[in-house]
Amino acid sequence: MIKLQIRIGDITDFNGDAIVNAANHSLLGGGGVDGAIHHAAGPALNNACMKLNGCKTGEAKLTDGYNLPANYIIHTVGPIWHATKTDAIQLANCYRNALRIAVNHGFKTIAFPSISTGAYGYPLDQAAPIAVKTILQFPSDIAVSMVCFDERTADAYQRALQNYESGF
Ligand code: AR6
Repeated sequence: MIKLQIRIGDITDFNGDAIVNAANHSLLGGGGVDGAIHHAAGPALNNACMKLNGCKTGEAKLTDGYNLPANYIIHTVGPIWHATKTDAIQLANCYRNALRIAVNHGFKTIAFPSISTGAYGYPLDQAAPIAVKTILQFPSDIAVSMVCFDERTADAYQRALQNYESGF
C-alpha cells in the first residue's frame, strides 16, 4: 500500500528517487515550482527538456535530476482551472501517470507539489481530495511525500487525508 506523508517545504530539497514538476506544455520552464526546479537542477535540465517535444495536460515525462538531490524529475502538466469535469479527470491523470512512471522505474520515494493550485488556479479545497484519493488508490508500495510550500496548502491536504481515511 502507498504511504502518504504531507509536509511543508521546498520540493527542490527532496532527497529521494524523484520529484514531480508542475510544468507547462512546453516543458521549458516557467514560474512557481517549475521555475524553482529548473533553477536548482541547472541548465542541463533545459537541454534535456528540449528533446521531449512538450507534454500534454495530464501526461508525464521523465528526466534526470541533474544538480538536484533527487535522482529524477517527473514532469507533468496540470489542468488550467476551467470549472469543468475535465479538470478533475486531468488532475487525477497527472498523479496517476507520474506514479506509473515511478513504479515502472522501481522508484521507492517520490515527492509531489500541489499540482495546478498556483498559477493554474485550481481551488485548493477541490484539488487536494482528488490528489489524495488518486495517490492512495494507486496500487504500489511507494512512499509519497506531498511537499507543500505553505501552511494553508499543507492544511488542505491534511484535511483531505483525514476525510479520506474516515470515509468521507
Ligand atoms: N516547492 C514546493 N512547492 C512549491 C514551490 C517549491 N519550491 N514553489 C511553488 N510551490 P505553481 P501550477 C507551490 O504555480 O498551478 C509555472 O509557471 C505553489 O505555492 O508552481 O501547476 C509552470 O511553468 C503552489 O502551491 O504550479 C506553469 O506555467 C504549487 O506549488 C504553471 O506555473 C503549484 O503552483 C503551472 O501552474
